[in-house]
Amino acid sequence: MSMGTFSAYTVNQTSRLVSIIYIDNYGTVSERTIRPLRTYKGRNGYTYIEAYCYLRGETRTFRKDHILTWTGQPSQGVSAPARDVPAQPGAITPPLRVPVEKVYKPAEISRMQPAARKEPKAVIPPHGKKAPSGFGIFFRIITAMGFIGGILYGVWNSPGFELPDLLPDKPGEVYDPEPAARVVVKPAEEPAAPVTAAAPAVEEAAPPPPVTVTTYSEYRGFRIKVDTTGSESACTVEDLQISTTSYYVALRGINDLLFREATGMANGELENIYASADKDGSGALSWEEVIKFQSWLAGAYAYRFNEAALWPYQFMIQRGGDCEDWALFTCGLLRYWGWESYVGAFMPPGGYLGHAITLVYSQQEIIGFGSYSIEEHCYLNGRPVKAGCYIPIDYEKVGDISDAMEADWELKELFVPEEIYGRQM
Ligand SMILES: [Ca+2]
Ligand SMILES: [Ca+2]
Repeated sequence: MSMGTFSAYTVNQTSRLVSIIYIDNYGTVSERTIRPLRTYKGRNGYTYIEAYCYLRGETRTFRKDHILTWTGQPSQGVSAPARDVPAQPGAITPPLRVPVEKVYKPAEISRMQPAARKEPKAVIPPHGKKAPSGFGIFFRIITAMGFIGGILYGVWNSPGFELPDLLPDKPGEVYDPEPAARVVVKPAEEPAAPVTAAAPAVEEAAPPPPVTVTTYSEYRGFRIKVDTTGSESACTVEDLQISTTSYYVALRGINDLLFREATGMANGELENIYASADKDGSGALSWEEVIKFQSWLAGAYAYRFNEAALWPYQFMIQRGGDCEDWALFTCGLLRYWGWESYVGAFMPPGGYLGHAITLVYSQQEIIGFGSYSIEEHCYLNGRPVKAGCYIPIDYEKVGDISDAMEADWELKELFVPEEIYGRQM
């Protein structure tokens, strides 16, 4: 993936082995022997060192100010082979030892509970590949594009449904955190002031006193009271002590609160980004808005390898991450809007280097979207997984998977997003 977003680039001229003690973003301290390859300054202002890491057996990136100590002497146990390697600038040294590092835990799938087990149905895999695992999980791409197109065209062009094109098209542009449109509470069209009996004797008709109309609505389990007087509205969420003139702000307050409760994060900038995905200001997230959001995300944020599952605010600050970080950031969006989503970890048949994507739970298939179908409640690596459809979101692909994986890869684990924040993966 593109790494061309750095403002400065210098090649290390000596490329000698150094021993460092490093502390990562989560306070984990490790001692490593590295061979620096280059340094660069990130857009966040920090200096990074890309180096061959003998602990991990591959190239890693270290934030310079996270290096606690730095010595030119190799660590114990890492010595002789280094002399065999010419100190070419930028040369990548073969690993002295290659610890097998798995992106995910060993692919140990717990079997379904015997009572729930049944013979897998025959599934004809796409492109003649091996049939997917016998867990009733398979990927379906619905190809009836004419049908889909007709449905989507019909929805998108139905009266009153107009999707404003407000997301930036060019990569790198900043997402406008302001919602495009806001819900405006129209003055109630209730009868005006009760007409009192005609008073013919009155010479100058006094204006009728303002009438306040109170309406109630329900949003994600909270009751919103709207008092409308003439053209003025006052919205109150009684349980939350929210009082505002804007219905949208009331919804926003509820979404913020529920998101903070679910994730333990309270970051206004992150909430702005998630809230602004509701481009039509409807107070709800649509699939069309998810597609727009992922498209914007793919242009504005980068793939950046790291060793931890990033909290969404970290992903936002670093403007990118690797696969599970992307999945977690999208799960954050969906959590913000009350959708049920998970991070699915997939492995190729017989392989161990996997890929993680967002999976959105849906009781039914969605026309035009591929999905993984779990036909009965089952256990996956010890976790209960409920039956239903799981719609993939993989980078900018919504209802589809990217070329980072194949349709016959097996779902090994399904994570609740908040449970893996900060985990080494
Ligand atoms: Ca919307
Ligand atoms: Ca990560």
